[in-house]
Amino acid sequence: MAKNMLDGAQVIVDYLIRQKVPYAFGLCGHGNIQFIDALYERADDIKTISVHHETVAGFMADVYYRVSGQPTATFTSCGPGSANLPIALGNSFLDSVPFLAVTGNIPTSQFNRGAFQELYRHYQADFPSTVRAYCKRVFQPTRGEMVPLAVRQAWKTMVTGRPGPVVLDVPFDVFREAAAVETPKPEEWSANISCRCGADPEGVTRAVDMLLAAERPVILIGQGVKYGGAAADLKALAEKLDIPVAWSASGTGGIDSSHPLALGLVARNGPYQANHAARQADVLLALGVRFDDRTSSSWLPGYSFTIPPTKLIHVDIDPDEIGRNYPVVLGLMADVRTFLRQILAEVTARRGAAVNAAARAKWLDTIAGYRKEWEAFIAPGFVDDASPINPQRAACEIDAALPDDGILVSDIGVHHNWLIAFCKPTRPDSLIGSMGFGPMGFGVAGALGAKLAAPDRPCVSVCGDGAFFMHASVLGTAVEYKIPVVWVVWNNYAYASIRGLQRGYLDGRELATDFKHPDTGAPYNPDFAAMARSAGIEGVRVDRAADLGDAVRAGIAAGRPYLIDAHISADRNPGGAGVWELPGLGQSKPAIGGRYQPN
Ligand SMILES: Cc1ncc(C[n+]2csc(CCOP(=O)(O)OP(=O)(O)O)c2C)c(N)n1
Ligand SMILES: [Mg+2]
Repeated sequence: MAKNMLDGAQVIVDYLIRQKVPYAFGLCGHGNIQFIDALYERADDIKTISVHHETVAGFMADVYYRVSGQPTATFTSCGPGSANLPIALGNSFLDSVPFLAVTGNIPTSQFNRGAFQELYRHYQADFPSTVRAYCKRVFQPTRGEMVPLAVRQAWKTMVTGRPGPVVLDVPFDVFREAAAVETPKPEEWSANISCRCGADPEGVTRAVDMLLAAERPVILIGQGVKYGGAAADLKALAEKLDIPVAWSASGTGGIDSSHPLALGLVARNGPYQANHAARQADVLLALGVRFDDRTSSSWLPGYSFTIPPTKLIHVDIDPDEIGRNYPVVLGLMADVRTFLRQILAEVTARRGAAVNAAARAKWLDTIAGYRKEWEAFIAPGFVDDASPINPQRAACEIDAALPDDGILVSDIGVHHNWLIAFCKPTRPDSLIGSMGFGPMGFGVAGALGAKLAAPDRPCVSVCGDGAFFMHASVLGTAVEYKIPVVWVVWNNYAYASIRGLQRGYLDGRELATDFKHPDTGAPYNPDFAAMARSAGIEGVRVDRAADLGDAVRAGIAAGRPYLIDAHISADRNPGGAGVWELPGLGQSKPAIGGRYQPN
């Protein structure tokens, strides 16, 4: 190599350092040892975390971003190593979270020869086809000198517009080939690009007209508010125009849930006041939200929304999401924070313009009545002392045990449904979950990323017994890198969310959804607390609701990794005012209220 030249791996690592990436999460293989070697050289500037399953690396990178706003990188080998990554990529892609996945591939000189771990039957070194549907873009430089361009373009694609994970697939020899004398500078290629685009000014005027004239307005927030850093502006607008705010599961925490204007979750399992207000709204201002089936009661009118006649103003950075599922009276492509500032400025400029105070007081009063009905409906669950623990009680005990700055990362399953219905997040990152792809293991591993991003804040993973067993390798990673997270394993001896579907939609024909001992038929699981202890982690079992909060507090106070095996009932599902339809199998019934039919 010419003197002073950096090779491909060095350029990538140097670029990551220039982008202030503090961690690379990954797993070795022959396909990436040269990349790991470049990380070795720069160990003072970027820390390498070696995990025991590639998906764990992706989930850690994902949640690291959700907490810190800083993208990181993963490294995986060619063939199966990188083939373990698409689950994590898909998760981040559908939830619009960026991370750079550096995947190894076989040497270019061996392309199309069927070398060890080459995917070659359709096209040479074909990992890019594998991940096409799972990420925002794939780059595959095939010569050293292509690496600087690829890495800076990959980064820019990842963070601009609607963010998402990007794959940089690097053949074996390209890691070691001369690439450049100097690495591209972020300040020239990505750091100074703003995607804070505002809405069309005419649209802003129309939006303000509609919001001022509305008699029953509701704001619906999604993830765009949280990760777009728009929470403060949202609060300012809601207060200025006295508009109640509901959220999708991904928007949870975009407004403090104790705020008087906070309505709650719109979903099958969302509270009555949130669904019943949203479906009666005359104007719905939707911000950075994509109206998926779980937010929208499977788009069945009258449960979560009734659009039309509700007039929808839909604002999103990605125009693809506008008009996907509901017709809009006004669709605006914009960054949510910039849009909110435009609206606030326009309202201020219209001196004397005000909302219809009488109509607004009546609307908020009516909603307060719905809230009372909901509170009476859920009251029994808070005082249930049964064992195994009532899941509503479990969600509340865990939530109450977390301090205000605590971070709860949930996994996927019925526990997630309980948490999003009953936790009371105060900050955008108080309750983190996966809503797009929903892979089991997200919360098991994601909590590690959260803790690295916020070492001073308590980080608790609440995960199903199914998911924990699937990804128990995290125990080792927590020990090896001294990452003091608390796992609350929501132990219900089943893939309970799916068993619930068999019970609800298939006349209780249960198969392949619970864990049973072959001899006795009794519920079976490994002893998770003992499993934790075998890894050098404190593990306790909790059977009583009254002990759960103390166990979480003890886990947080321990300052070491900690596992709580919590035995929680699976005999009920969180009921709410919405529904969910499995086409062909039927639709669930709302647990409170009925379908709203406008006159
Ligand atoms: C990787 C993966 N496999 C399968 C599923 C389908 N799935 C969704 S929830 C669930 C059950 C999860 O069981 P557990 O972790 O015990 O959580 P619970 O529902 O019991 O709270 C399954 C199998 C999934 N989302 N991800
Ligand atoms: Mg379970």
